[in-house]
Amino acid sequence: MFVFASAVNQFIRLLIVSLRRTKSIIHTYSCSRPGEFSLDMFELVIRNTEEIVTLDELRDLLVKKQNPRAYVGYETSGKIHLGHMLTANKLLDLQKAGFDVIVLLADLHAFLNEKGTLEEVRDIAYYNRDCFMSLGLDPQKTEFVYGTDYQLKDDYVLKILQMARNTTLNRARRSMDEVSRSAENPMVSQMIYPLMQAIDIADLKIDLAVGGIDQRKIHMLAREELPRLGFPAPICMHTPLIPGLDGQKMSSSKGNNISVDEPAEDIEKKIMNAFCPAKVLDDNPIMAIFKYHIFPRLSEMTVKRPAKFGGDVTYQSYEVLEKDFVSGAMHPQDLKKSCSSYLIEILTPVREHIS
Ligand code: STL
Repeated sequence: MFVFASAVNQFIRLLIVSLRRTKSIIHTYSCSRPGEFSLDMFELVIRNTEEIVTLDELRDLLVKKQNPRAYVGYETSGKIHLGHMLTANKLLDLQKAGFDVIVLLADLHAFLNEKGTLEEVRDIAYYNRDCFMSLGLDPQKTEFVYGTDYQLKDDYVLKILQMARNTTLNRARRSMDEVSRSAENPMVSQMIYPLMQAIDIADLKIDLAVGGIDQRKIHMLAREELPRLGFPAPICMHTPLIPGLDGQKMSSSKGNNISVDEPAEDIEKKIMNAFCPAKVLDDNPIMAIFKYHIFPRLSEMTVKRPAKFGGDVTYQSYEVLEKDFVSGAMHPQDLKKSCSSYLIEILTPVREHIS
């Protein structure tokens, strides 16, 4: 029996790996009834992720539950940028695959992380909501939740305190390594932050917690500690972190990012000046924008080139573009122009709505 089950598992794994290699654009969303989850749909759910903990649990969830609940929490922030948009893109995929999507505008977390007064972070949350909605989330199937609406209630606070009794200082601190502002000399508030994230997952009845890979230690803490308080362990899905426009880590102080409501001329300027060494994929923000922002939204895209440089090329998948870039058949300069015009097009609804 065990041998049979593991052979089936192995087969599904191979199928997924081969699907990942051969297909990146999914045009059909055939069905989402429990037990009838199509492979196209499964590919849509898992594409462009760095890690899923665990894939078996996710497969099980899709078979058993018709509309599972997925969430991303965002610390409310003055600018919503390409980094935030990466997890928002994943929410779009999940929504198309039948998930109910919850966006937590974590204003209280922003307050804990010294981003402003309670009033300021709440105001920013409303602005963030508008940005996320204009990225294409379905208003009927998206629930926006504000941290300060429930995280100050007695029962929430009691759960935090219960979890605090079970969690060592060391563990809470380590879970914040990747996200913390002041890793050297952390405040007590920083230790409460990951516990709140865990209790959010329980309170919002989340099946699938989505976040950047920098969230993984906090999510692992949640997986371990929630069952001790009688809540299910969430399935966790992590997206990669994409490099900033200079090829370095994204950072608001470095200005190496593009906000979703940035004027078209600024987007163009930033993209044309971005780090994009010929043939090199590592730390290449332009190729990352194609992979994580442009291709997931468009079924094909064209790089326009003068005839003397080979003429226009239309790509139906990121993989083919990547091959041409790595071989040197596609030059960074042509690529940047096309990257800029597609990104401007994708972000047009945000600019129009926000202005
Ligand atoms: C950051 C940087 C980052 C992610 C977050 C914060 C996430 C915040 C959050 C808050 C509450 C939740 C879930 C996530 O329930 O990359 O400063």
